[in-house]
Amino acid sequence: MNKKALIFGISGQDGSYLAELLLEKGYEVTGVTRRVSVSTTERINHILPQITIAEGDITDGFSVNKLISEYEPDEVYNLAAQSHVGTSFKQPSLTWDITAGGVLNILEAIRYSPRKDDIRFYQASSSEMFGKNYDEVENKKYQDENTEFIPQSPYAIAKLAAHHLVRNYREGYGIHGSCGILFNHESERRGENFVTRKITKWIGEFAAWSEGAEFGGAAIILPEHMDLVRIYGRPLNKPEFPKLRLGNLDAKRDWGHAEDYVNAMWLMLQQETPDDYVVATGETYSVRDFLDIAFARVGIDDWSNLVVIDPKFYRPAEVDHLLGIPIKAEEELGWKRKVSFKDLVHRMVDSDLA
Ligand code: NDP
Ligand code: GDR
Repeated sequence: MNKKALIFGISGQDGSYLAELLLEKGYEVTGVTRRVSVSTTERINHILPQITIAEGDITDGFSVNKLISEYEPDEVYNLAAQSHVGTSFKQPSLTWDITAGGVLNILEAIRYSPRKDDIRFYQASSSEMFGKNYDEVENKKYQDENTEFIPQSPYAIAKLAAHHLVRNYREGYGIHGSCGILFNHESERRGENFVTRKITKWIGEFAAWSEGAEFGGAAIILPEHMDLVRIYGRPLNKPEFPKLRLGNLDAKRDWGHAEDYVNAMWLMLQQETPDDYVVATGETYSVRDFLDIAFARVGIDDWSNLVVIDPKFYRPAEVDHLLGIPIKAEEELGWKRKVSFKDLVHRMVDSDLA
């Protein structure tokens, strides 16, 4: 009989890749989406005939209970979260309710399920939980499963609460719950307000707008025939494309491709004993490095005139340096990432150009 998986957060970046992976493996996949005023299934429309969509919200304990008893999953993946760090400073209470409280609802539903011992649970923990735990002076610039957590945002604190809840329910009630401490992973499907996609989407739009233009360094020389009506739907007074507005360009992240990372999630739930694993590439790059490679892809070597630093995008507290060591995942799960940083950036730029 096919295994059954229940995915909270199926409409998100990771949810879509995980659903594809599980379908390939022959799973019956049910994905939970919440009611919103517009459709959120853009990332999963292509697989909709093969999956079941159920309505629910992880902040609603009753709906979570009902979903777990009705669909009788073998594996439950919780990818649902208010996942934007910047937004968590603006909506801390909502972030707490979804990103921490929602996980408690799922754990309680599993704990009281008559099928408790037949269910394996994956929780999407985050490298943001490490926060400011790096130390240039001590040269301690990496994070692994033994690194202390010093979270720097309401999002990271909510994720850390959820992380400890999973450990607590594992040890206290014997729940088969594993946490993947995943470092940043991006893709062609990445949400448009995360920095990587914000950059590649801007480049895609800029390239379309300046089609035929010559790039004199970073100065844009518009072609005579530039049709602003076609681009904006209305004539504009000044033929200028809005510059790319960003915050802190010096933050360093360990960036991988989401396709590789959902495989690690699945591998964790195939282990007899539940555990927590760091999933990362072991390389770190700054936002500036990302800009260099992304702009170079469209032939622009000097992007300084195209990018504006806007304090609006600075965070009250920043995470400056993330670099994960995935040795445990590689040795115990046999996990290995396939997509390099450069290929990731190229794939995202190419997709937005297309
Ligand atoms: P996304 O923001 O793309 O997706 C989040 C998903 O959660 C969406 O499907 C969203 O639904 C859903 N969701 C939000 N609130 C609720 C709610 N109250 N009830 C039910 N569903 C809800 O995130 P990613 O796919 O990038 O990340 C997946 C998970 O992994 C998240 O938990 C994230 O915090 C975590 N993570 C991500 C990393 C990354 O680099 N991508 C790294 C480490 C951890 P809707 O479409 O309706 O908004
Ligand atoms: P992050 O991703 O906070 O690491 O969380 P994000 O892409 O939002 O920021 C990465 C770094 O870029 C800096 N930055 C900007 N960020 C955004 N969003 N917009 C900007 O304009 C901008 N300019 C500079 C940020 O300050 C930051 O340093 C992601 C999410 O997917 C989380 O859910 C996940 O847990 C972590 O990755 C691991």
